[in-house]
Amino acid sequence: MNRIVLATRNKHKTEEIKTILKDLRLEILTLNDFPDVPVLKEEGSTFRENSLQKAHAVHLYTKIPALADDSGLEVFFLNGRPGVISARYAGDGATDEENNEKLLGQMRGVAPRRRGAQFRAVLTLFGDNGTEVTEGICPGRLAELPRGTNGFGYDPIFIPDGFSRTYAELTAEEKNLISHRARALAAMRQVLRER
Ligand code: ITT
Repeated sequence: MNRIVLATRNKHKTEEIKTILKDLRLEILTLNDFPDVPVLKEEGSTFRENSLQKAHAVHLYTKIPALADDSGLEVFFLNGRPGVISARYAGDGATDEENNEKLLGQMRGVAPRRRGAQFRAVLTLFGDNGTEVTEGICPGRLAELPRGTNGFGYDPIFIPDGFSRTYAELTAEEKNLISHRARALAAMRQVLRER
């Protein structure tokens, strides 16, 4: 069976990606299978750059096709922030709660119609047969207060279009049908099939 390795240390991303791709005849390894892969600094200024860097580094090390996910939340009122620094918006090592609190603090008093935001995921598959990049966006808006306990990251404060619940109030199945990651994976699935 063909194999790929997920170039991520984020357990939630890993779980979502594995679930979404579970029907493919594909063995999906993780960095747990390669404990010595060095931790990468993410220094790019775009999701694309970071995604490529992660996939490239992990492929060089493991010699098998590597799939990276660089993702984040873009808030229009904040000119696209937190964007590429979503994971460390409230500082290096910040918790999800601290990031959410900082963001909601900046949005306090901002009217509902100006609370538009979108999640973006850029996936890169890097292997000997070349590099493929796919992207997925999920449009929505920011909640006033965190709600729900499912998922991770900014899930409790993001309401996807077409729903009144936050990502964290959706079941994993519901999120995996509409999320930015699911949309980027729908495009990548075709590439994985063809390979
Ligand atoms: P890897 O680089 O090891 O993959 P990471 O968590 O550092 O893990 P990123 O640099 O891509 O990954 O940062 C993504 C951040 O964006 C993540 O930590 C969350 O804060 C946020 N994020 C991305 N996808 C999300 C989702 O589906 N739900 C909630 N927050 C998400």
